[in-house]
Amino acid sequence: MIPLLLLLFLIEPLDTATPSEGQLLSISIATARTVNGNYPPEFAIDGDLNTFYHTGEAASPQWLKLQLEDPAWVSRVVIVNRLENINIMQRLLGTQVYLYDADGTTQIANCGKISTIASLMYISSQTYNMPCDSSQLASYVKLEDSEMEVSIDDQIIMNILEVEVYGTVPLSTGK
Ligand SMILES: [Ca+2]
Repeated sequence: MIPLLLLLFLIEPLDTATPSEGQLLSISIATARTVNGNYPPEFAIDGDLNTFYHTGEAASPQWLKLQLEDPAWVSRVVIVNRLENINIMQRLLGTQVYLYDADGTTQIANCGKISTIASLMYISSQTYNMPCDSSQLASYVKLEDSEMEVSIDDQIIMNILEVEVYGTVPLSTGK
């Protein structure tokens, strides 16, 4: 027997994307553990490829947390890296992508880790496509750099040019 929620998912009319791809979701707020004042977390969700979020100086883990406007089944997270010299581009190495439920603390899915800049996850030279298998509704997306491979004096720097989250909002809460 097909669960009701899955059935709703399957019969949702196709728009520009397939149900498995989902649609671009609205992000209401971005927060981070540390911030370089000139490059706030909002710069990762402003739709502008000329601006980026930059961590402050701290040891691992650095993280950027995005709150979805509506809880959703998240199908993928797209991360756009700075197109810069290799040392700066490698700051994205080790970045993990997780989904959290409405309380913001319960992890419900792991969308993988950026483990190489020469990966099949590539769409272009600076865009990473992280597929998520979210069987539960997610309210938060968290990017966390928990690896020491890009550390400088035990400090982790994370730069995020832009993040896009794709998925499906349940019909009952959709707008
Ligand atoms: Ca931006």
